[in-house]
Amino acid sequence: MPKQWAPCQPLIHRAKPIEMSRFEFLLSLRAIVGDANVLTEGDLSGYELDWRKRERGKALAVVRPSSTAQVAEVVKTCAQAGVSIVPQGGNTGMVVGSTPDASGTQIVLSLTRMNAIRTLDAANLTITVEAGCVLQTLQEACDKAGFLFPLSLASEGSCTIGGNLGTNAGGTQVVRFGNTRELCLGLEVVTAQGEVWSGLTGLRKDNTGYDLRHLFIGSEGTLGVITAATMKLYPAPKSQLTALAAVPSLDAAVALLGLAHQHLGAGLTGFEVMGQFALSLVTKHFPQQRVPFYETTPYCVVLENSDSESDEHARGQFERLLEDALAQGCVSDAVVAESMAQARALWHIRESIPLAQAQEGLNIKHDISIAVSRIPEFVRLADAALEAQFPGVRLVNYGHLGDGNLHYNVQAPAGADAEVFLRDQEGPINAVVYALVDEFNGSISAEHGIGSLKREKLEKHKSPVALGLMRSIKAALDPHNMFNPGRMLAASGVAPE
Ligand code: FAD
Ligand code: 2HG
Ligand code: ZN
Repeated sequence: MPKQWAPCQPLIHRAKPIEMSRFEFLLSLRAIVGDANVLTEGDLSGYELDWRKRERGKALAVVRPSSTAQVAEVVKTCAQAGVSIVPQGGNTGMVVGSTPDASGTQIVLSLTRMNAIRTLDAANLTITVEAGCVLQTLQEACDKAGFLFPLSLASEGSCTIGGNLGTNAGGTQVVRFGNTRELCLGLEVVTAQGEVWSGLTGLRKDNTGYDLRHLFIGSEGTLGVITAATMKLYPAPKSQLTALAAVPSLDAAVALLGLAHQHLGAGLTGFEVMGQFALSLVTKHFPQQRVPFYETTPYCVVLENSDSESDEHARGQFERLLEDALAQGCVSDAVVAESMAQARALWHIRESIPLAQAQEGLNIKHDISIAVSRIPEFVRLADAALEAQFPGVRLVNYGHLGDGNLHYNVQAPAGADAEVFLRDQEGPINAVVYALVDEFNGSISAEHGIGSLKREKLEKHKSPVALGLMRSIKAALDPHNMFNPGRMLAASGVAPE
């Protein structure tokens, strides 16, 4: 057994591991969280393999604390031993950020046992919840209490609020409520020193210096471990109506978005676009789902109208919007759900696209954002360039058009070996798409984050000044690069792609 082992990979400084054997280290962890919550054997693939099956890592151990105090002790033990920590929630991330690398020297710190809802303050419109609480559990608890917690993702049955904060997740309600960042009023975080920062104030106004919560939100587990959060609540709407509209082009979809803003105002809570090929994958892999219009139109849009008055009011607004849109030619056909079940079925179509893509095989994802007004032009140019340079590629285009966020994904040509396609073509395809994103002043990651999948791309597409500031923050908060090393930020000096 080596005496000195598993040092964190340095970003700026090198960790100074103390002498501790693997056996002693695991013994210390077991003393903190209990034997049953330090996993080293058996099938750990749920913790070691990312959701997209892009990379399989190897954990030194999976550690499952049940309290903030336990997290703090685990962090201190890892700091002493020079072992790095990969915080993990539901492991539904898209960019290989929540699984360990292949070295077998990192622990996975799974927060899923910390899932309590601590308090709900109805007058303050806030809820304080532990990081491992599954998003859907949180939504349901809020609903039961008569409130809306508006974060909504297709992964909500397994992603956690800690992971949502770690990635600053977006989802389908951003057009009205913003990303997870906008929904968060305070955090509790365990720092690299094993201290607990208790910032669960629930205050809506607090200008006492740097707003620390914003450093941790979207930091993808690289700065500290989020153990709890105070989140905003909204009054539950009286009515929530969903419509599906066939649109003749992306230009028409953008025109429809403008009309929807005018007609519905703050009632517009969802505006999602879906390309024809994306929808055809849903019908192929989930034939039980009925997808209206898709065979005859290049794009469909799901719209949602949330209303604080009544169903009649919401329906009237929707009808006027759709009449206007039909008259202006930006909608060719539309259907408004008559019941909750129909509304769910329409949303289910949209939410099934990533699952249908996964069924179709490994694929290339581009989670990009661009000014809404320029999206049609971007897609025209990107489609043309990819179809010319990579004959047969299948473009799976859909996403949160209301936020200017497209999932401009690429599936291997029909019949091609997807693994070989990704190995040979992912780099060149990314280069084409991201060069255009730069030209359009867009972002190479709108909502999924960077993880290890886009780390080198960040070096290339973010300004050196911004990267320098990010490295300074990382060095200040996590000087020994213990938290999620190699994720988001490459070690300084690593040559960009
Ligand atoms: P994980 O995957 O476990 O972790 C994600 C990152 O956060 C990692 O870097 C991890 O280290 C860090 N992290 C996790 N917990 C903590 C913590 N307690 N403290 C500090 N860091 C932590 N994303 C969107 O933005 N919008 C979508 O619409 C969307 N739809 C999806 C649909 C499907 C079908 C799937 C599979 C994924 C989707 N995602 C979407 C991606 C994913 O669900 C989100 O990124 C989600 O926020 C991840 O939560 P998680 O608990 O699974 O986090
Ligand atoms: C969605 O909006 C998710 O469905 C997943 O962000 C996107 O799989 C994708 O590319
Ligand atoms: Zn998305």
